[in-house]
Amino acid sequence: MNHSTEIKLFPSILCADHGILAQEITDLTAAGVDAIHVDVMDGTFVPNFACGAEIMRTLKQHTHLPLDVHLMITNPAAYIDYFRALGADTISIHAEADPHAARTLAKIREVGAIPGLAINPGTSIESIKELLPLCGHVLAMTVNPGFAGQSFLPFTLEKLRVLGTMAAQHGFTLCVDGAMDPDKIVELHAMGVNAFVLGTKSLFYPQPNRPAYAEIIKKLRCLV
Ligand code: S6P
Ligand code: MG
Repeated sequence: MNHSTEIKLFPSILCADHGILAQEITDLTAAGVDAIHVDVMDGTFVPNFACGAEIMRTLKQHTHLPLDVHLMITNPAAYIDYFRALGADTISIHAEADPHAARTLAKIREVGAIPGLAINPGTSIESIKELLPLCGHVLAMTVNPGFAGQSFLPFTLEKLRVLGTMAAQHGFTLCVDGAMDPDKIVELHAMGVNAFVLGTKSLFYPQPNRPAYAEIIKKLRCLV
């Protein structure tokens, strides 16, 4: 497959140590990642709560990096202005959470952010294919959204292969979210995936034996 060899790496701030959040953000920025992935959860669309205005403000105070906001919330249309005002650069919504996703994607573009579509493992390409030309970013979930630290769902591979081809045609960034490890990054990059959310299996390894973020990021970039 003909695709760019460069990969984009987006650490999930959900997985950082929030007791030392400012330091974590500073270290991730110095490590040369491409953006910070922010998982927003409302306890309704997914069975968990995470990352609201306070985290967005702390991020803006401590990094110049783009903020890649993943809205795992019902009625995302009501919160586009809100997250843009907080500094979101990319805003991904779930079509499963929005009966008018095409309108919401257009709204995200209007407010000056990159429109993203997050796709649940159980959602088919057939059901969202009309939305893909409206996106600058596609966030393919390889775990069911709601929690970090889950296992990769192998049945998503076939969909990633198809999306990899479509990404080259439509020109959107294809980002994979969920249980990424170094082997998966190599495997999925060969299918046309060009961006990866980094979590517990690729960057935020348990302490105390974890190398510095900069060292891990350097090694990940050498993989492809
Ligand atoms: C999951 C969320 C993800 C996780 C990410 C990192 O609901 O959208 O962004 O934070 O998956 O964690 P892990 O451990 O799966 O790599
Ligand atoms: Mg996410």
